[in-house]
Amino acid sequence: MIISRNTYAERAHYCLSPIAKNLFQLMDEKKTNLALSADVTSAQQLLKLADLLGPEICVLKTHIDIIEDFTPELTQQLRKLALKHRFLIFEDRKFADIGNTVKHQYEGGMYHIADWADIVNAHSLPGPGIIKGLAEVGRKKNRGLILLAEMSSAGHLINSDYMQSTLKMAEQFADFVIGFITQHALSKDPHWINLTPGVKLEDDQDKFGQQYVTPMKAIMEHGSDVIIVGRGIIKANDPLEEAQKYREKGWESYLQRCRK
Ligand code: S5P
Repeated sequence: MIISRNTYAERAHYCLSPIAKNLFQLMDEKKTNLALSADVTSAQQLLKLADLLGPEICVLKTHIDIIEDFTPELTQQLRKLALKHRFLIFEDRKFADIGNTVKHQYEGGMYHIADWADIVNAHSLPGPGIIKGLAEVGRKKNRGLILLAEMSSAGHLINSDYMQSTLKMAEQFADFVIGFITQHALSKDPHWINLTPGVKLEDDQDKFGQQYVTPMKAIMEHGSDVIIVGRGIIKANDPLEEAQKYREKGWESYLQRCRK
């Protein structure tokens, strides 16, 4: 079990990536380790959620390709909200191809992801070329990359060798890779940020095998730094009130971890 007792502010000093430093500082100053997974399908819903919940979160995670009425105006509006409320935008694109292809997917196409997303993620499966391809676009824009080290879904094919190899790959690009999507912290190195999806106030499952842990368990037992919450918040009757509950649980767990 790897659990960091250091504060986010302390860990910011160790970051080689400017965006990782920025995220740690933002969490420390805003006092939130909650990321919202804003998995909605209309531009208006996405902007409404970002504006309403922006004050509670450190990261807004998007799936831009599920938006049915996408226009570039949407991403401009999101950037304005990111500035207004001070959160980072993480496009959960899960790149998984050779370097040359992901470079185009990141930079161009319909979405021009690199122009508006502070952070993107990728599978390590294809090998280091995927990071090289993304870094060619992202480095000059001061963007950050998260590698998927472990998934939350039942029956995934990732084992501990895969996780360790993902960590080794990340170590070669520590100025660009900021951390991991993972259920468990992978390394004692303080600069890696561990972001954990599959979080709800109660342990639960969905009908597709999504597995949930509580904020307390993710942070105190599994060494997570950022809890990523989607349906737990966006399907609630009062998403703002619910986001505040997750924020409190997440922050309290982090403070307890630092005190221990
Ligand atoms: O292993 C993973 C990785 C990710 S990024 N498991 C996940 O669930 N995710 C994403 O987190 C998923 O794509 C979704 O956007 C979010 C979880 O949403 P929730 O509604 O289950 O909280």
